[in-house]
Amino acid sequence: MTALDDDGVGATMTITGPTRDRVLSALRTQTIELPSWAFGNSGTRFKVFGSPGTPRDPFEKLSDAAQVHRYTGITPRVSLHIPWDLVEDYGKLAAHATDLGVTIGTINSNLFQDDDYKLGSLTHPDPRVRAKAVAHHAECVDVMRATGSKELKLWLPDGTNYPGQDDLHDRQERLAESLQQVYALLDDDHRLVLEYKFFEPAFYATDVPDWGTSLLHCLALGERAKVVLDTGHHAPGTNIEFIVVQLLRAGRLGAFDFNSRFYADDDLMAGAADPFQLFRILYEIVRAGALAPAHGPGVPWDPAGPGVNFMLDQCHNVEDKIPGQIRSVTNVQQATAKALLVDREALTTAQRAGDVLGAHDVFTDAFQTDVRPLLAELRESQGLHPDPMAAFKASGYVERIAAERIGGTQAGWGA
Ligand code: LRH
Ligand code: MN
Ligand code: MN
Repeated sequence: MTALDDDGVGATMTITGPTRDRVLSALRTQTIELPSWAFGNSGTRFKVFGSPGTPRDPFEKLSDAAQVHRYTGITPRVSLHIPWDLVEDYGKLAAHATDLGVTIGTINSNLFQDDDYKLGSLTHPDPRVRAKAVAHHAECVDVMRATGSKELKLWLPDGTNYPGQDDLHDRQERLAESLQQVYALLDDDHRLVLEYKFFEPAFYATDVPDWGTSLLHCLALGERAKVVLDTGHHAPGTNIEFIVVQLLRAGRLGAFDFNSRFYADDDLMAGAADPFQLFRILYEIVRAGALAPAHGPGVPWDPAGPGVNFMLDQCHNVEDKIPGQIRSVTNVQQATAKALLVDREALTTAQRAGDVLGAHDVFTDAFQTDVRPLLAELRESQGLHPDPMAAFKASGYVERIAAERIGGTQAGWGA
């Protein structure tokens, strides 16, 4: 499959025959879930720049998300954030999604925008505040029932800023107890996914700072509790693909929140900062046979099963939002295609022979292959335009919403 230069460095990789068929058929099964909040205006704490045509309500966020699915064909679900996506009738919202050809995906709770949560939510020293945080999840589970969502995602802002501020041990005990109460609210076909983040908004000690802490809590909860890996939630230099390997081995990788970071939790477009890292992550997914979708037509939903939900968690502060999502999706798709192209047999042979550079070459040859023609071919075979970005731009949708919608909302931060 790989042609080598005289110096042994891979020159070209031709994608033909059984390899081509295998890669195309794996790509056909891939789905990526979009965040509703990516479609609203967002910014930094310094400034939120508005953009024409920003959605005024969750219904319009879904309409925009459906455009991404229309042109990429692989984003059939949209995550909601409660209460950012508060509506009176969730059945109506779910029906609107169905009309648009998408469904409601994960329900995200929000434990970070209430004055009561200044010192924590599920870990708060005051049992009244903890009970309030648990009760918020009962509302979220109601939304899940009304929309058909199967996953409840928790991210906690909880932590302390100063040594001695609160008892680290007790906070873990309170967290375990609160999580058990939330877990008990779920139906049998629901699962809970617990996200970690190493710092922010707390700066001294975060209560769920890393995958190990999240995993320990999930293991204590039960088999329908899994870890969420947000790619932006790690210290610089962290080997994220190693974490992916460990969580897959434990059968506890529930979901990704894909995005890019340069400095902290930047929420930039997936694959923009470090496409090689995205490729390495997806290689481990492919290597473990974990690309098969957790959700989808003909895919039996198993809340305790190994299925991973591939989601985006992004904000588009300066770039256009729908194109920003399309670009992120195609970046993930390209990284996946490259991961599928790794010649596993040649890689294993080189690895077992101790051929360090040979193995590295096999790996990087796949990364350096231009998979865009293959993805264009895939889309055409599915009745889609080969270039989703160009097709979306030509559709006139942006001009239409800019004319129709006035007074769009921020990406949930107060919406
Ligand atoms: C926290 C986080 C989490 C939230 C989202 C808006 O930083 O990644 O997933 O729900 O951002
Ligand atoms: Mn996230
Ligand atoms: Mn984040």
